[in-house]
Amino acid sequence: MNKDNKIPSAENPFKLLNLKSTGVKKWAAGVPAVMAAFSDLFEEGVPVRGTKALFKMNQKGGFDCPSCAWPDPDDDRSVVGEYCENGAKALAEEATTKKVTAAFFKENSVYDLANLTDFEIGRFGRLAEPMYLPQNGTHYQPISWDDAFKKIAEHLNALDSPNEAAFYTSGRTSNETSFLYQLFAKEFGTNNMPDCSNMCHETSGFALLATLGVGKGTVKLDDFYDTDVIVIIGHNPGTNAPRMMSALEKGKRNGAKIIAINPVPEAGLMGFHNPQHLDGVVGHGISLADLYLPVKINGDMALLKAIELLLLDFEKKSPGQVFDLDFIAKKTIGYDAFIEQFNDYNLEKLAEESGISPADLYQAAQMLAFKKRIIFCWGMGLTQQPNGVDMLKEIVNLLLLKGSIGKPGAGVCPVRGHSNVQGNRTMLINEKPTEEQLDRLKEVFGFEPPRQHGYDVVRAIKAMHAEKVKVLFCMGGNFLSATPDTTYTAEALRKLRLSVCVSTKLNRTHLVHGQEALILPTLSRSDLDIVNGEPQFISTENSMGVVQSSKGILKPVSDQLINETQIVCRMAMATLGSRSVINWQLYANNYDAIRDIIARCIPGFEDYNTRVRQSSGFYLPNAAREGKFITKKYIDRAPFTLTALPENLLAGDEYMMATVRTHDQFNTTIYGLEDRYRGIKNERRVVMMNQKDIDKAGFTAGQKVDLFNYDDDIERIAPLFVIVAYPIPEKNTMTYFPETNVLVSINNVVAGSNMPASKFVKIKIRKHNPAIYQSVDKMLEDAHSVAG
Ligand SMILES: Nc1nc2c(c(=O)[nH]1)N[C@H]1C(S)=C(S)[C@@H](COP(=O)(O)OP(=O)(O)OC[C@H]3O[C@@H](n4cnc5c(=O)[nH]c(N)nc54)[C@H](O)[C@@H]3O)O[C@H]1N2
Ligand SMILES: Nc1nc2c(c(=O)[nH]1)N[C@H]1C(S)=C(S)[C@@H](COP(=O)(O)OP(=O)(O)OC[C@H]3O[C@@H](n4cnc5c(=O)[nH]c(N)nc54)[C@H](O)[C@@H]3O)O[C@H]1N2
Ligand SMILES: [Mo]
Repeated sequence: MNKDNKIPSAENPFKLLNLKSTGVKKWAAGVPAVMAAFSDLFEEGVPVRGTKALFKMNQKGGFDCPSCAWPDPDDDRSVVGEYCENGAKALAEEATTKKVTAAFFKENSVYDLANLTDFEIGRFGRLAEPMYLPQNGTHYQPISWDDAFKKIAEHLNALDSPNEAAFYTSGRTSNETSFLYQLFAKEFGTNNMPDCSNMCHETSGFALLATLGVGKGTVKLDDFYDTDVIVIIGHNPGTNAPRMMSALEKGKRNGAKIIAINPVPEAGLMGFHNPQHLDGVVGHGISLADLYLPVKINGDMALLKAIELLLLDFEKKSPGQVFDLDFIAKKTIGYDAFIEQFNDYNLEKLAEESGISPADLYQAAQMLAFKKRIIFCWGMGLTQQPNGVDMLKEIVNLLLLKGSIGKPGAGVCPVRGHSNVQGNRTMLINEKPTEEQLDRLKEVFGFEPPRQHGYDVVRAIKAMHAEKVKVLFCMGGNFLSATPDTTYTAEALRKLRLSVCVSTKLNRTHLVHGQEALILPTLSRSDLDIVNGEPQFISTENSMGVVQSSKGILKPVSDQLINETQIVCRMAMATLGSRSVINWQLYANNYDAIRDIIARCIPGFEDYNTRVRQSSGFYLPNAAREGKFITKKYIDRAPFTLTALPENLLAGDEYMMATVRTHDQFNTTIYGLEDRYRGIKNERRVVMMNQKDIDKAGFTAGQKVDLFNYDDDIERIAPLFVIVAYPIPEKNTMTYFPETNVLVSINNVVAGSNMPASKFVKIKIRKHNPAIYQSVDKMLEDAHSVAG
């Protein structure tokens, strides 16, 4: 709250634009994508700067695309550039020469900025200088870097315990920064390191570590080119990993079949016009899914069990031809108990629960039955489900039956989100570090790291709300808009003594802040990073465990930007002073020195500095990929897991809602207002519904409605949405995040991984009532009065 008693809005304004709905597309990319990519650069006014950078993106010796974590081909890279439309948009977003300076903040109060949409907030350009918001302040004001670090140090050192601070990371942070950042948090004395993985692929790591002994995917890009079947479940590659489309295309041309499992027929699952091939731009492209299964939201467990049941049936008829009995005997444990459970299941019931007909389930099972090389790819459609961990373990069960892990052309492929989210984890950004990892740090650096596990995202929010965490430091990201239960989370943030965001662009977390707040601007992936007169490179790890260098080329928009490693080192020196046993000064100016120390602390990084300079980088060791499954419980055996079938009961007037991304956003950064492949234009406040549900409820497409959630007996309201008729299973709905995060209870989490279950939100939909704003005000008031 500022001194006028006005509270900056934690949400996008409740206003509608002018929806145009043109119907679902059947293929992704092609000419419109190329046009869109370049038009974004022009819109940002940076055609020459941007195009030059575009050609360096994902090239050897160039920089890693800041958008997604899909790997680059090991050898032949496209001469046109290894980028996609959405990578180009991410670049346009960074490469803009527009700046947000002290003068801008002087003119615009925090309150006024918060009344803009996320799309508008993002248009102002790159953050150009460090800014400070004093207690009760209405406007951010400039602060020197030294004073900013002094402020942080004062606050951190005034805490009763280091565990009253939390250090968040979003997935763009380089390996070098990540390592130093976690090292600082540990030397300061806490494992409170919530990160975006806690909302993204924590579920994958959790399930895979327990079953395969490696919390990451097991396939390489080459595996896609020579495989029998690729299953894509709960993922939208056309929008969220467009370069994956080229791999699917190549696999398909080499004879692979594709099964797509998704409540909605996403264009990128159906067909692909490759914009980087001439025939993709002007020709016919290629159809992708050989079988599309429109599963109900969270019907995937029933679907997987149905396929397993059918495979078991086939195996009984052709013993030894469907299951890999040799692999099962040598490499797994728990087969008999696993098979026994199928006595309790029947196909009709599973078909009904999944929403897929027995005939289609039969076809899916047949496509898998006599094939040995199967790849399963997945995204947030599974990881953000309450039983996501179990569903991923069920995928592992299926692959174990087929002996389809740890051999070429087969395995698991969780498609990571942020471009270095996997690297952050490898660099020990984790609220639950292992004893071995901590022992190693102790041995190398000579301080005693904290052993007590820290807070993940959901626990950190609750701890802030309970005033157990008083300082939040964010290395990138947009904490407020990425997290669930917006009203509750905003309250939690407002109770902080200090919130600090290291950012490239303005976002809502800067506007919904602690009693004092700092914005620290930094270089982005495409920016030239000069240290001691020399251009530097950083390194990242992609979705397939390849570590590569990345060197920006664009002149930074302001000479006040410093890189993230310097931010960490200067914060560490200001905070720890002579308490520290680490030579932060050395690391502040020397990436090679950081990599040398990483090489000593983290297995797989031996000789880091030499190998990272190889043009294609290097693969990290991955025992599961080699067919060795070393879990906590078993030596070289992967366990079959017994999982439960969820009971998904909805009341008569309830619907299930999944929150997803549009084609024109990168998480909370909104590039534009067109969800092109879904044919939804110029509106984000939409709720996609089945026409039959629309009719049954007496609504019409285009009608204004309000959305409600009642978890924990609290009324959560998202006012003013428009209905779009959409091919989605009955009783299922889809909306865009972050607009509907307000409906996701902080307690609606994935069992085991504790991630918000943002694809499984029970809602009610009512005709829009203009008086609803009074209820919204009341909802906010209640929250504030609870906050005290
Ligand atoms: N352009 C762009 N690229 C991105 C991002 C971005 O925002 N924009 N974000 C990045 C990040 S951090 C991530 S994690 C990834 C996310 O990439 P995705 O995992 O593709 O993310 P979502 O858009 O959340 O969509 C998930 C898909 O799951 C489906 N789905 C929903 N519920 C269910 C279900 O119950 N079962 C099944 N089988 N499917 C379901 C939805 O229809 C949707 O197609 O993308 C990364 N890349
Ligand atoms: N309801 C719902 N909620 C979700 C999801 C969902 O599907 N549904 N998805 C979840 C997922 S998968 C994820 S990964 C999270 C994402 O959560 P976050 O990672 O926290 O969010 P982003 O939107 O990626 O962060 C954008 C901000 O990062 C900053 N930034 C960009 N590049 C850099 C950089 O190079 N350095 C620094 N320091 N800052 C930079 C910019 O200031 C920008 O405003 O959201 C989660 N939230
Ligand atoms: Mo993500």
